[in-house]
Amino acid sequence: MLILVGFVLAAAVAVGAAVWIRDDGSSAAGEALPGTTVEVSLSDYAINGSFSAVPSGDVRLHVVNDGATFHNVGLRGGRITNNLQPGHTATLDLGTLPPGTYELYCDVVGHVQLGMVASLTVVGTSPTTVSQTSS
Ligand SMILES: [Cu+2]
Repeated sequence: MLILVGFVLAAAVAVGAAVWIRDDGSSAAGEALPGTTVEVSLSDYAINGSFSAVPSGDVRLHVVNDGATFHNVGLRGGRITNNLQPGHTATLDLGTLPPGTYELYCDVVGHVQLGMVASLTVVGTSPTTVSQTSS
């Protein structure tokens, strides 16, 4: 009888542990992915967001088109979203970015000239000397 009680107790603990693991796993899945997600708002005609000190590593853009016409946004020389209609959103994975200065732009014809360009600065753990001047 004592053995049976012990077995039941062990089984209960095992079930409890399994539930705990499952809860932990689903919780992790619901949280943000590793790295940095930068919120980007597109307007007519600007790319808005906090781009001045993005931590190096995995970077992705969560983009919403708050403009009245379609736009896209991409990393110069890298990936770019599809055209987004007004009100539409997209997530663009930029991959792993080392420290440096990158350019975000909208490649709809004429939009860079209208102002749809932004500087994205990725900062790392190693100290860097910032000597550039902003235009
Ligand atoms: Cu645009």
